[in-house]
Amino acid sequence: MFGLPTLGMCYSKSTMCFLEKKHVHLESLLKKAKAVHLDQSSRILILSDLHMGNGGRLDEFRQNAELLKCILGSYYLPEKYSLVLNGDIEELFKFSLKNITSKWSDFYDLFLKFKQNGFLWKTYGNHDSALLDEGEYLLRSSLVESIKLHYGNEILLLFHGHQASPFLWETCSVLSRAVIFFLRYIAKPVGIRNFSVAYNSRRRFAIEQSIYEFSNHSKIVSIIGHTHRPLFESLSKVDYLNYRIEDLCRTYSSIPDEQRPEIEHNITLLKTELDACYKKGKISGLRSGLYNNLPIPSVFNSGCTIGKRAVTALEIEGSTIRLVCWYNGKRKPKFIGDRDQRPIELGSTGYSRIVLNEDSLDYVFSRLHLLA
Ligand SMILES: [Mn+2]
Repeated sequence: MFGLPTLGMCYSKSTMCFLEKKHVHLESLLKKAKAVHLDQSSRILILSDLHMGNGGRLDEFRQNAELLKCILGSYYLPEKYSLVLNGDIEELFKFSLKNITSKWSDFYDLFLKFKQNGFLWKTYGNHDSALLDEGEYLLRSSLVESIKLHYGNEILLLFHGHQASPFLWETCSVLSRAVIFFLRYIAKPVGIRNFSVAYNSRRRFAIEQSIYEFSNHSKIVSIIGHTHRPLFESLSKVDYLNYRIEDLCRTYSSIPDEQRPEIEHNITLLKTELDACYKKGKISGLRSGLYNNLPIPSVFNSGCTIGKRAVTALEIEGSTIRLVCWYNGKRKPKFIGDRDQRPIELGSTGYSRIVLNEDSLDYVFSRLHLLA
């Protein structure tokens, strides 16, 4: 690792200097970003990390392809959403663009249809940055490195996220030919999967942490992908469950006896889910000594579409931002939270959407300005 601060650590002067240098790259992303203005009627779907392949055994996109096609064509398109594909859409480390676009040509037609609703923008990630050299690429005119959504005087910056580790990335671009060769011709035949999530959790956390410091410093919200870990208001699932439990414990003492069993039941469910998270070693959200460990809601992550059970995504609708999860309802979802997390089935498709978290952008930015 490259000496990044971890949870709760205080910063020395040299660390601060290091962070400022590190952020030069992110600052240029902010400067050069494609500008989009939001208003009350704006609807934007943000997806990342599809990792589309050739449709074969090693194509991680394959398992959720039907689900994704259905929700794009039968929900987001008719609901007038614009689309941002936030990086690593094609898995070019393992497959050729030709094989990907011929296997998944329906998806390219579908993506392009979103222009009718407003726009289609596509940022590139580390697994699909080779698209910059492809003259014939179907989504060429939508390809950018970053996008800034203007919400009144505030900015939400969308980029893939790999840019936060220039160190790692510079090394990677030198190595990438060798890496690509290894993955296409050596690893593939023996069936090594999930290279895309092979980053260890410490490295992922370092990337998130770096973007977190940059966003707080610049007083903007960053929306990323890359780490495959959904984040809402800089909080991971573990943090969120902790907050919910705390909230319910508080409610418990102030309500009539007959309502208490339900709260008790919900707390038990949340605790079980929390235990499961700890067993899987899921690290918690972003904190730093710089902000007295108060979580600042400056980083959001759409997660990915290659999860075993589901697809996660971010939605912006007017002044609301949401983290949603789509899953095949025939398989019982592992966890349904209390209160506002009721799944809604999309017609009779068998696919359901559940809102994992939702907040107003005004709250997000007030908290950012008050605390950062
Ligand atoms: Mn990536």
